Amino acid sequence: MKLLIATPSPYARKIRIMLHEKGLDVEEIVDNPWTENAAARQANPLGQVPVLWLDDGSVLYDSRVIAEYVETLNVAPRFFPEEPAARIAVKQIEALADGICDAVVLIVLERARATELQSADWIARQQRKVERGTAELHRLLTTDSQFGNAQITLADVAAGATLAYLDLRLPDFDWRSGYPALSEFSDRVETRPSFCRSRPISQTISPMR
Ligand SMILES: N[C@@H](CCC(=O)N[C@@H](CS)C(=O)NCC(=O)O)C(=O)O
Repeated sequence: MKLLIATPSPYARKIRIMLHEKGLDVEEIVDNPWTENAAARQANPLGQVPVLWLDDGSVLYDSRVIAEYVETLNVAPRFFPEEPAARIAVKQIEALADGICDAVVLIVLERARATELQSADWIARQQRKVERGTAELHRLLTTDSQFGNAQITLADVAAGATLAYLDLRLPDFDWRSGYPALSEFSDRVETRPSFCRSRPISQTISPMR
């Protein structure tokens, strides 16, 4: 297997963390999906990372699909609980965390446009999603049994990747002061070797190419 990633991508980071935690040795190929020759455009009709190439030549894209596939390999630790309600709760947290990242990406893209083309209303709309989403992550962390426990799940991975992505892309959003429990959670998961080796690194975004 080979995994196509971008160094800042929180979606790719979920898969990188899962694979490392499971001890699966998969070659990572670094791409920048915002460049004209991006490998992501060849591998995925949506032009996005992550992409997982399987050994039989088939291709999987979208981090949630790839995460499901990696889990089918039956290698410990398991990232989805088997009990249906718990599994749905984990997937709900993953969707929330990914949705926050989607809004952050839209803010970054808008800010990368020429100043006169930027819409302050659009940025504010996305910012509100980020703020509401982060508040909900905090509520779940302090109430939900599927998040922030000793046994790591995909909810922890997705939330951790999202919080680090906020620090990278929206440094002015001071979520740590408002949500100290979330801040402590982020600091804790970031000490895991799988998180340390996949810390997000910025890439240039050129949305019009
Ligand atoms: N829903 C997708 C989102 C992936 C995504 O948005 N990836 C970004 C990088 S962080 C990307 O490749 N963007 C390039 C583009 O949309 O053209 C997933 O979970 O894999």
